Amino acid sequence: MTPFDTIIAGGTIATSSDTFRADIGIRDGRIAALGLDLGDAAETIDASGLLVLPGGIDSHVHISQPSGEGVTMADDFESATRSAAFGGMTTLLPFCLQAKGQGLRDAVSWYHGLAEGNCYTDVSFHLIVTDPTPQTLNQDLPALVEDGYTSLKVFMTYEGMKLTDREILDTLEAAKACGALPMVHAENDDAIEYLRDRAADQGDTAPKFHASTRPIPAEREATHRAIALAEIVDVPIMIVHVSNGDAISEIEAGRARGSVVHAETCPQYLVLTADDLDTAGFDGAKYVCSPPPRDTDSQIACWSGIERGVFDVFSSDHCPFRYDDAEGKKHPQGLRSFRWVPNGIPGVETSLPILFSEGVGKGRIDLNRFVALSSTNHAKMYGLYPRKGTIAVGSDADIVLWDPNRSEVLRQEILHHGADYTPYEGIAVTGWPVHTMLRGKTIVADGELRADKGVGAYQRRARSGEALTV
Ligand code: DUC
Ligand code: ZN
Ligand code: ZN
Repeated sequence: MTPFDTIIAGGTIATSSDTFRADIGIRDGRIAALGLDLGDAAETIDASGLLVLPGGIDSHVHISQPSGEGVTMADDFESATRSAAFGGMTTLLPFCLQAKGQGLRDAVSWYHGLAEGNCYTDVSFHLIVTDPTPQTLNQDLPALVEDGYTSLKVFMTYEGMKLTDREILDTLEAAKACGALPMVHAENDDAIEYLRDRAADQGDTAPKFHASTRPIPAEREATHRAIALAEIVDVPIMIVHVSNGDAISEIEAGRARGSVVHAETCPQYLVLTADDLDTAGFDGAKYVCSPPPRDTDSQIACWSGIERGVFDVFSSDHCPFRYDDAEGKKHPQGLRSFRWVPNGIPGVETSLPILFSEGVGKGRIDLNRFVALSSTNHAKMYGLYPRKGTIAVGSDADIVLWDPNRSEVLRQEILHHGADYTPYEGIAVTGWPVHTMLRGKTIVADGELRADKGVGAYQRRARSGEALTV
């Protein structure tokens, strides 16, 4: 037997089900052995005192996504995946947006061009369907699903992106036919438009009105409707970025009726509130995202949902725009009214430290549930398991070493994204990713980047829940 390329020695391994002491032998980018006294390796990494976890998977990020006239996202594939690697992530699933009138294939080719050769983590794309023509639904989508693009998102809000209920039904039916997992952005667009018009009548233009014009009932109603539409078609769905207890109740009611409803929440719904948008001046724009952060009762409800297993996955919804930038939050139109402020916040690097510190550190979830929410369930949900999402013989050696005792204060100056601020500035966390490995290669260690861009590769996926051979 040839010696290992690398042995990770002396750490405590945790998967979504078990916590145990073992060393890891890595050969050719994969985990080749788990055990003690594994013998020789070209390199040994001392993990004593550290947790050894599967690399984080963030299945909800936006990178270089076209965002409207004069608006530019703060991260391209290089900066987003670099930031992710520092945050303990090894795989990202960004969204590939179909523009109206654009073929899905064209959108996918363009997006591959942006990612190719530029990534520090592995990546795989969800589709966003905005133009559900017969060509899109009956020709392009099935072919792309065959090629490993096995999930798609539909929007119930946003001019130029939202689908009618009939279009959603047709898209769900097409997804069912080819085995794609539909993800839904659930907010009632007419309700939001109505409230925005009332706000405009009253001259309410400050960022805080972003939150009050996208209230909980607008999300609750759309969540209910999305689940009902999926029931009518009889297809599983994923409700993304769930922000409050009413939406959680709709998800639980759907499940109680026997529907397969998956759910995701995000850090902004655990540690931010609408009060963060209500600051003097324009600062509140730093927190403009949709659905907006809510209130402390909603935070408690989302934690309860995490603790009770309502949520399958925890994602960042990283959607970064620079603050002090005319192509970002301070777009000239955005300065005039909240309704034009680019919608989204950065978070791919801070998401796991927040969940670890607030979740594991404060006794809300155990380490195994942390692994499930931050890695394993993403891999299972989106067709990457068991190649990704676990520590097992045969799996990719995507591994992150965590120092459970290291304390940090989240602040812009320690982060690596392309944004010029973090909405999580000043939050103290305990627990920090100190070493990130992708397919056996160290990407980040001791606070430094250790690999060249291009080390990350595109990952073709199986259908949701289908096992991939490792
Ligand atoms: N939806 C997302 O998923 N991300 C950012 C903005 C949005 O509306
Ligand atoms: Zn969304
Ligand atoms: Zn998003």
